[in-house]
Order: sequence, then C-alpha cells, then structure tokens
Amino acid sequence: MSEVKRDVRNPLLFECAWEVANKVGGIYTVIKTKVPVTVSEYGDRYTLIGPLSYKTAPMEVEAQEPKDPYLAATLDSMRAAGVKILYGRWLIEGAPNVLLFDTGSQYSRLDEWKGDLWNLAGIPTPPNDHETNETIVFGYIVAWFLGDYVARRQDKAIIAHFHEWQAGLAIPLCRKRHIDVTTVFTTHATLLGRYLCAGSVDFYNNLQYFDVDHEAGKRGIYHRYCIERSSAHCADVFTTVSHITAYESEHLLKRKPDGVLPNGLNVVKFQAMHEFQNLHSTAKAKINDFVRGHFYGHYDFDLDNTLYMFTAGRYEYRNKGVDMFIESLARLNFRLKKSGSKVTVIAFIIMPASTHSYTVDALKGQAVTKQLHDTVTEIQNRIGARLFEHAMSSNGEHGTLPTPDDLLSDEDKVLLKRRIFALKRNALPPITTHNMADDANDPILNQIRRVQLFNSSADRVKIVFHPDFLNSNNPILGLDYEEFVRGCHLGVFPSYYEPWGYTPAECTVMGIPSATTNLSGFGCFMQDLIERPQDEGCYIVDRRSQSVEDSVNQLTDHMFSFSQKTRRQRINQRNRVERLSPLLDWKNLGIEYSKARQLALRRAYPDEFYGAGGVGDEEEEGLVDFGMERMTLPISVPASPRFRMSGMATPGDLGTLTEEMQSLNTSDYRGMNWPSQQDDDEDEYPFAF
Ligand code: G6P
Ligand code: 1S3
Repeated sequence: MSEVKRDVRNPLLFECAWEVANKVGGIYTVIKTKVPVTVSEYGDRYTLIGPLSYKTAPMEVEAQEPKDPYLAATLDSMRAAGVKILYGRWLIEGAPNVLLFDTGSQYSRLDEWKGDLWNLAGIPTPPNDHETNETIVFGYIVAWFLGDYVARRQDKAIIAHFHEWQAGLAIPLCRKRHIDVTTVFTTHATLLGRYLCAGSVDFYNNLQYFDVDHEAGKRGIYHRYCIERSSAHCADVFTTVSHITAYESEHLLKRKPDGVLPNGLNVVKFQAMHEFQNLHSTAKAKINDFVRGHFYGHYDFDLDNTLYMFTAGRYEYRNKGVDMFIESLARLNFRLKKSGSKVTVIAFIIMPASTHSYTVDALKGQAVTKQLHDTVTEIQNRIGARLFEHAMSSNGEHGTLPTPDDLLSDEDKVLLKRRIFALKRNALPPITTHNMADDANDPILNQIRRVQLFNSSADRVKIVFHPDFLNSNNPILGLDYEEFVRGCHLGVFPSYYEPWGYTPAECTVMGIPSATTNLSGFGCFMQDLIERPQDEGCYIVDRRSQSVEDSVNQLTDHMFSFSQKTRRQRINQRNRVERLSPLLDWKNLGIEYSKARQLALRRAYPDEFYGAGGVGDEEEEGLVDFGMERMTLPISVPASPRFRMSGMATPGDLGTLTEEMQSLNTSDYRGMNWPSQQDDDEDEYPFAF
C-alpha cells in the first residue's frame, strides 16, 4: 500500500456490477434498491461502475461531465486510448454517479489480456465463451480505471465493492498490480452450486465432498470457476447474501466469507393499512378479467371463491422448485376434491421461456370476452333508452311498467345469442398463453402432463403458465409484475437452490403471504428472526431435514390450510405479513454493507484504526456509527410478530459481519444444522419424467 496517508474517514466508494444500469436478474434489484441508502451515506463520493449497453443506457443514464478533476483526467486518458465511456447520473431514486464502459471498444485487446491472465493467475480461457470474454474485457478496463484514478487521487481511501464473478476479475488484477484500493467481493450464488443443484445430486449433504476442480471441468466452466474463486480469495473482504450461501461458498470457493449481507428492498409504507388492501382488490379485479377470458366456455366457478397462487422467476425448473410446486398442486387438487370444497385455486407460473408469441386460443379468449362485454354495454344503453321513453310516455298517473319483451328487442336477442354462441369451445382452456418453442420437451409442461392438471371442470386446481415477463401493455395478462403480485393471494417459491430469493421478500413488503423453503436465504433469514413465521403469512417448507415426499406434503398442507381461510382471515394475514417489511428495509439492512466497507478499510489501513490516535481509539469496536438509525423492530403493537431477538437490533444482529466469524466452525452458520457425515440413504429424486 502507498506511503501517502489516505483519509479513511471520508473514503470514496466504487460499486461495480454487471447489472448496473443493465437489467438481467436479481443483482439489478439489489443495486438499484440499495442506492438511496448508499447515497445518503456517501453522497457524491459514491460511483457505480457497469458495462455500457447502448440498448438500455440512453433510458437509464443522463450523461454529465465529472466534477472531480482527477476523475475527469482519468476518463480523458482512457478515452484517448480508445475506451468508450458514458459517465453521468443513473436515473433512479438517489440519482447516483454512474460510469459505464463499452467492452466492445476494447475487444481488440482480448487476446493480449487473456495471455496476461494466464501468466498472472494461471487462469485458462477458451476461445468462444462470450460471457467470459465480456468478463475479461470488463475486468481489465475496470482495473485499468482504478489503477489510473488511484494514482492521481491520493488524499482519500478508496473502496471498490464488486458483485458476482462477472464483475470480480478486477479484484485479482488490483491485488497483483498493488493498486491502493481496498476491495469487497459479494457473491450472490456460486457457479458450481447453481450447476450442481440443477442436476440431480444431493447437494447439501455432500457439499464438503465435491471435487470442485473436477466438477467445474466436467461442466465446462472451469475457467469461470477460477475467476470466481480468485475474486473471492483476493478480496480484502469476502461476503455473500445469506448463511446458506456462506456455507456453500466455504466449501465450493474454499474461502469462508467474512460475513453475510442480506438483501433489502425499498419499503414504501402506506399511511393506512387499507391502502395496500385496496390495491389488492383493484389488482385482483384485473386478474379476474383475464381469468374470465382465459376460461371462457368453462367458466363454471365462482370468482368470489377463487384463490390466485403463483410462482415466478428465472426459468430454473428444479432450482426454483417448480417441480415441487406442480406436484403439490396435484395433491392440493386431490384434497380439495375429496373434501368437497367449493374453492377454486388458479395457479400461475410466470417464467420466461423460449416462445413464438401468444397462442390464437389465448388471444381469442380475451377477444370473445371483450366482444360480449361490449355487446352487453350496447344493449344495456338501448334498454336504458327504452325504459326512459316508456316511462316518459305514460301520463304520470297510472304508468305501466314495461315487460322484458318491451325492453329487449329481437335484434338484441339475436346479437346476444351470437356472442354467447361464440363462447362455445370444444377444447379445455389452455395451460400456456404462448406457443412454446419446444413444447414437447418443456420440463414444466411435461410435469403438468404427468400430474394431469388440464384445467378440466372437475378439477379444483387450474394452471396458467405464462412463459414471459409480465407487462401492463400485454394483450393477454395486462398487468405489471408488481400489480400482478398485489392481486394474488399467495406466492409459492419452494426453491432448492436460492441464495436469497427476492420473490417472497417482495410479496412480504406488498402484504401478500408467501411460501418458501429453508434452502432459500430469505426463508432462513425469516425463520431466524421470527418465532412462528407461518402465523405471519410466511410459510417455510423444510426441504433440508425431511424427505422430498414429506416436503411436498408439507407444502400441500400449507396451501390447503390457506385455501380454508375465510376472507376475513386472509385480510388479517395480509396485514400481519405487511408488518414484517421493516425487517427487509435497506434502511436497516444497509448497515451490513457499511460494516463490510468498514472492515475492508480496517484490513487495508490497520494503522489508521489501531495505531495511536487512529479511528479505532474513538469508536467502539464493532459498533461504528455509520450515521444510520439503529433498527427498532416493531414489537410493541398487540398481536405483533414474535421475534426471536429482543426489541433492539444492532448492526451484526441481522447479518454477521465480524472479524470473529473467521474463527467460527461450519456449524456456527445461522440456522444451520448441517450433517457432518455423508448420509447413506439419499432421497431418490422423485420428479423425474
Ligand atoms: C381487500 C379489500 C376488501 C376485499 C378483500 C378481498 O382487503 O380491502 O374490500 O373484500 O381485499 O380479499 P380476498 O382475499 O378475498 O381477495
Ligand atoms: C441471484 O439471482 P438468482 O435468481 O439467479 O441473486 C439474487 C440477488 O442476490 C438472489 O435473490 C437469488 O437467490 C440468486 O439466484
């Protein structure tokens, strides 16, 4: 590190991720929703770094000139060397500084950098892996930027926080080049974990036994794995998003994380409870409209007695637990039928897959329903006019009331009959709204075929598979995702591999109950904090210590008991679940990020903290005041959730970032009770088809 004294009290922060101003998946949500709390802590000392996508950047970023002369000089020198850069404000809440690099402008140097990577770190790279090529070019540009900037700007300590392997390559480069920055690496999953789980291995019972190099090689991802592992090992501070992924990282990446930084959300609190309840009602009415159209000709169930359940996310059939969801729906159907229940459950699966647009049938359903609706409105207007004329033409004394035949003309009757005739349908309502690119081999459709849930009238559980993102402009299911979630009754996310899991967290802050598992970071987090999460509308299926059969039954039980609730009980449960949202608010969880950065500074500049007159002399170890409020959990209101901890949570209660964590054993991960021995009688994976 440099001889010059850098100011560790007002450090600069660069946060780098592939999904900065570039939406791909969950990391975009992490970064975007966290920006307001980071801006409130760092102000203009905070800059995000990402790749420049010409498709999305014009909508996301407003170009500006940098105010910092050192930054301007660095960008000028990089531009002179041919790097294309967009610097400005990211147009999101908090409006942070953002720096985007066009990887395409430096592809001519790809081979040179690949050679350097091999010489420097022994990391091999195949020729045609586009994602890795992007990672290399991006990593080298970011390290170039940091090296140049840090050499010019010597008065302040600089923290560089990287997310996920695709943005992590700059970390080993900074270390090898002795660039005077302190680094944090946060992984949101491990490459090997995702691949292994998607297969049919007993992942969690064997974590400590995998031959990681061999497994990565077998799957053709050895080079990516090396980048991920070197990012984790070279970072000053290594973190992940949950305890379950910390455990996985320790075994698959071979470095124990320094701590856990749980994912938060930007929680919008309504003044009154009924406001979010009203939103449920209006959004549900829109889903009702879709359902009438989709099930035309077989619309023989009562919408007032219909529940909407859904699952959503990246299409990872086994990892996201869609297999378990469909199997449990089949069992739920059986139980509802057996008990003579009048409840109908419509289960939506919202997972983008490869498709060729909407099916004619799905479009027709919405069209015939709209025609019928328009015709009824016209007839209604004509009846109104006739009624008025009839009333006006009486002499005011002994007026006679019109008969139905006076009101409904023969033309109206014919028109109405034609519209009703158009509702006739020979086939059952379709499962999918789209033409699938590979219908015959689609895992979700095959599982639905296996359990024979075909939307028949006798079935109490119906399924709609929408293999695309939702959008309010869609002609079929015209709602944005948030509105759709609000209109549903229960989110179901029985994941097998889920480092965090934003989908149930989003349900919680919108006041919609959800089911998840104790193999998801979110599920473990809630189980860890709340005594009886199921009472609060947060159902957690045990997929860890019981057989798959038992887990499926447990999920079925949850869905069945939910379907038995009265409307009043559902309203009450929505109120209860919404009250958990402070637990997921970045205003509280952002503290864990502050602590990670603080630890990075301490590790890079120990003298500034522990030496004479250092910061550590003034501040209580482990309880640095980051200028943020301490978190008070909402325990005072009657019938509140029962928390496992006392009313006050300090930084460290929610995450775990302490230097002491390094000395803990594997069994010390929160909520973990992992087997130390290989379990011989492995569960057969029962959902194969
Ligand atoms: C909200 C509304 C109520 C409505 C209820 C329906 O709470 O404020 O007016 O009756 O939703 O709830 P449900 O669970 O039946 O969709
Ligand atoms: C990952 O995205 P995924 O859906 O591939 O990162 C998310 C954000 O941290 C996390 O919520 C999710 O569990 C991970 O799996």
